[in-house]
Amino acid sequence: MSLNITNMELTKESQITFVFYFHMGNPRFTFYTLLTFIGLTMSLWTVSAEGAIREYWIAAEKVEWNYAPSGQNLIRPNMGLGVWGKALTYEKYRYIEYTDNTYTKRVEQPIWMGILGPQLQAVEGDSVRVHFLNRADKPLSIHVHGLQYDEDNEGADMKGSGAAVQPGSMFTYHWEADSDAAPGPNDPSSIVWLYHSHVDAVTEVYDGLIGTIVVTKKGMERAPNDPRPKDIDKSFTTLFLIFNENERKIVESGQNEAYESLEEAEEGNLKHAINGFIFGNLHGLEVEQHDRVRWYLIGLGTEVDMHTAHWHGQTVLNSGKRTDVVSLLPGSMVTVDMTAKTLGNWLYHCHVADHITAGMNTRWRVVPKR
Ligand SMILES: [Cu+2]
Repeated sequence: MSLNITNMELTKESQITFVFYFHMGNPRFTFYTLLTFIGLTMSLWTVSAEGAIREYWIAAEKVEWNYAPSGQNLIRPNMGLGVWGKALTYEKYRYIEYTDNTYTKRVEQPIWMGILGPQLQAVEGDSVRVHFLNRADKPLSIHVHGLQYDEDNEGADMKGSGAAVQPGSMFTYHWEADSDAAPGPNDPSSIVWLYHSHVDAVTEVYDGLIGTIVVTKKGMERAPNDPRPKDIDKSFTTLFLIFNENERKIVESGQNEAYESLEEAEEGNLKHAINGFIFGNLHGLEVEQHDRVRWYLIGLGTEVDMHTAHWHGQTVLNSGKRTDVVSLLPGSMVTVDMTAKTLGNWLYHCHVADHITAGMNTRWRVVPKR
């Protein structure tokens, strides 16, 4: 992350310009160019003072993903994992964040993020630069929702230089978190946007190439180098998506049992997951009592992906309206707030009957203030 790099870079450029004109020898010309230089510097300062540049280094990589590492149904142990437990580990892809352009040191993610790519952060007015390295075996991209970009930085639609980054290649995406990307009048102090690969978007979302970016309203950031909103204590991001693994390679391991029929295979390969985990295998959704908690909710998938995220133990405020169930359709991005009042280990699940049976559930926990 670097602040005001733009200003430094442009000032250097302007200094070169200044030296060039100084040597022209004509005093009047030099005077006017000096004025121009001052004016230019002032205007560049204004531009750069509007926002910071947030830089991220992200690689797409092939991984093996296990939807239930415990091998158990942790919500209703007696019911087991059903047909969804016959195959648990698949060859997938993920966005992995690194600390710098050496792409050697990973940025640690909290366990509740599961399969999600890094959560990027920006403040209204910031520029975002994502240095994307494709370490996988097919062309991939990053297409962001909500932020401003030109065609080269759209990361989609087979046009522009960022539409399909070849294996082994890099591309730096430039996105602007301007006021159209920032919270609106009825939004909380920050909102969530999706990003995902968009060469073959359907396949690549199911691959696992999904992440989010949070944009905080100008003035609501915690500090210049901490773009997270200052009016909340904790936030979580949860993706409700039935991963269709019917086209994908199952990784051979002790967990796999043979499907008994094509029908069973087709159902068993539909992983009704929250952040890529099923039957309570998503952990770490823990807050302290009285914490102000923000939930960023994402829906993706196809016509079976009508999800209703439901919290036990606490209600949320959704655009000024009180509820404890939030509806999500494919492509939905919703931000809701709660103050966690009641201690407990609470269910958090999709309320669609068929999805409950298939394991789209986990728990969130409220523990005493430490
Ligand atoms: Cu659902």
